Amino acid sequence: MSRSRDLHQARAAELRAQIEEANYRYYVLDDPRLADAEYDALLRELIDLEARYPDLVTPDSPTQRVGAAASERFEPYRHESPMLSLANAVGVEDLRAFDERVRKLAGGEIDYVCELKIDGLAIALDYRDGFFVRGGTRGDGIVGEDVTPNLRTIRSVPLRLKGESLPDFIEVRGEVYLRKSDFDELNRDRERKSLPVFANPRNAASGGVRQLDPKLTAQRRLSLFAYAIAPRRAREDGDRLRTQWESLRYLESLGFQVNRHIRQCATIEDVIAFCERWESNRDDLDYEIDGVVVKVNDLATQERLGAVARDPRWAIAFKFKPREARTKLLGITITVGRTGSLNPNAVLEPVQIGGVTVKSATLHNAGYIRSNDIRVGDTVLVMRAGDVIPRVVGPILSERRGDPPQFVMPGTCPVCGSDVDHPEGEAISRCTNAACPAQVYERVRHFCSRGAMDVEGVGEVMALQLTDLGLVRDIAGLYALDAERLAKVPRTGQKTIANLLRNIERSKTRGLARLLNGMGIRFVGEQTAQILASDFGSIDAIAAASVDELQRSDGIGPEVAASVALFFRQKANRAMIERLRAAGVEMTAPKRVRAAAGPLAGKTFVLTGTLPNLTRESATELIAGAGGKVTGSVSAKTSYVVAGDEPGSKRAKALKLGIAILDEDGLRALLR
Ligand code: 1X8
Repeated sequence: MSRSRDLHQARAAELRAQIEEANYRYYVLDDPRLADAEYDALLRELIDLEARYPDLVTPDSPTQRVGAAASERFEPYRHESPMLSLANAVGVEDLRAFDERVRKLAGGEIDYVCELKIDGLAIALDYRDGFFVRGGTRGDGIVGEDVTPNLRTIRSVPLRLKGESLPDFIEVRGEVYLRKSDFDELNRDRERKSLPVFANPRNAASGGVRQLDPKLTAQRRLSLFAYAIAPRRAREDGDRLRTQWESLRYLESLGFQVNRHIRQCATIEDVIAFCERWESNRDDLDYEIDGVVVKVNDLATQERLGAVARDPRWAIAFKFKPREARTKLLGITITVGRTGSLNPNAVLEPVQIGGVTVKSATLHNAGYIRSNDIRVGDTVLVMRAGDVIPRVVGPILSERRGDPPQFVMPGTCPVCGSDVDHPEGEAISRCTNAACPAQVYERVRHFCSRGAMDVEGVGEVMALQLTDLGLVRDIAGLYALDAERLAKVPRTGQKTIANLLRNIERSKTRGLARLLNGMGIRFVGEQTAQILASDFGSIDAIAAASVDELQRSDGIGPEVAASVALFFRQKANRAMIERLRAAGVEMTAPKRVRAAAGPLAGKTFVLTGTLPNLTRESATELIAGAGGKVTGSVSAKTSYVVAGDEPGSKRAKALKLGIAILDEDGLRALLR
């Protein structure tokens, strides 16, 4: 008896610690690491345990405040009519079954409306005589939290509705979310302040709405998409609105932001096509979506179909394949990047994410591991989005056992053994040996990559062989290769050798911009290389320029200028450039139009969003080719902002500064 009592007591203590930790993360740090369901499970287990063994209850047990948990800090918000949840369709078969059920119950053909399912926080907004009076979270669907002052800070929440003959009461529902661009900015800021970063925009948005101080909510830059009007017991707009489609149009006319990616579908096959298209294209948007909501268009039919329990029979959520999963962090390995950065990688217990087995993921850098308190042995949340390298989001602290040691970066390079430099206050550690084979390999690979000198045939494997065998010790070494040396590479025949030599020869005329990009100067990527090449015209002019002179170029800030100057001051780099010159590598800007001539001479452009036909790279090349410049951020010096689909904050900034905004056609007109 006493032994089992001890066990129960220990378990109760453990649960309390986990729940309090979760509360602290949620309410104080605003950085929840537990899904609601996980939190609920812990709480339920504790409640059960204490119910069975009442003498285990302690006055400070989190169970002593159950019931008040959600609304302790906020007043209750009672919904006009229940805010329903949605049944999930996990595949197209579920959609077909939904359609059959609907058509059987409603009789006849059905029109659907498809809307993107925004990954944010559901809220409701009350308007009386056109004025925003009150708003709340979804809560359990009947009662949520009254967060009116916080919702007032959201720019896309109209404080006053537009239009004539407004209803005397309307409850509008929608999703509060954070744009990915605003989320990235928020996390960069938190990283600078050594605060733990948010796992995803949803957590940041959800925490933002629940701030006690509305000033803090305002800082999160939240947005709202409105998508529904709560049905009223006695419908005032009853004779005006007949369909969901009309409701969306009506919301728009009232001044709400309604998502543009909506479609009316006459058949379930059209619905499926819409769902599949957005599952593949979700990364093109500047906000996270996790599915598509499919609704019966006709409101009278919706009412007739009704709901079972909390799920309406007239709507369903098509859920995209998940991109997050939890698994165990088995270890941390280090690779050395081309700038000598020591990059920590997670070794994971293999886990399926969106149909792919993930065994490793990036941990970014030592600072990221430290500020997110990630430790070997932890159960971690891993995210894999599109083609991006999977990343470890953070530990699930409730599953941590004991106190595993914190990760420490090695003091010497794992590849060459040289000293590692950990600059005070910086997140990244670097190997100090420029000739470190790991760095040489990464530099060669980057130099030969498509955006740089485009040497076909030198990919990962060939670059590794060339550097491992010592045939290439820096990028200039590529041009000293001949048939005899290449013959030392295993399984390389005459034909491969001839092709390689021809491709290396061809790369000599790629021009200054690609050469600069290929050299792997810190902070110099495609765009900056393009600017430097067209402003200075030759590598010698760049090498001779002072930090001040470099900074006179638009889009070259102090950090970039300092890095470029530092690079060209190094004797070893200058010697390498001479060897490239001797090999006949072109070191001047290609004979396209120089910055002084061309229709766009002297004009500075910023690209944002997705253009219908041009990629970012081809738009940059077109603009540079006409004498214009492309920079990364909008300032008073910007001449035009070219905005595509889902433009984000740059377009807003251009509007604020009164800078001309073009679409793709507008850009093409200028180029003519
Ligand atoms: C949730 C969501 C809905 C919509 C968009 N995003 C969501 N997260 C929409 O209807 N456009 S509807 C909904 C719900 O009913 N639970």
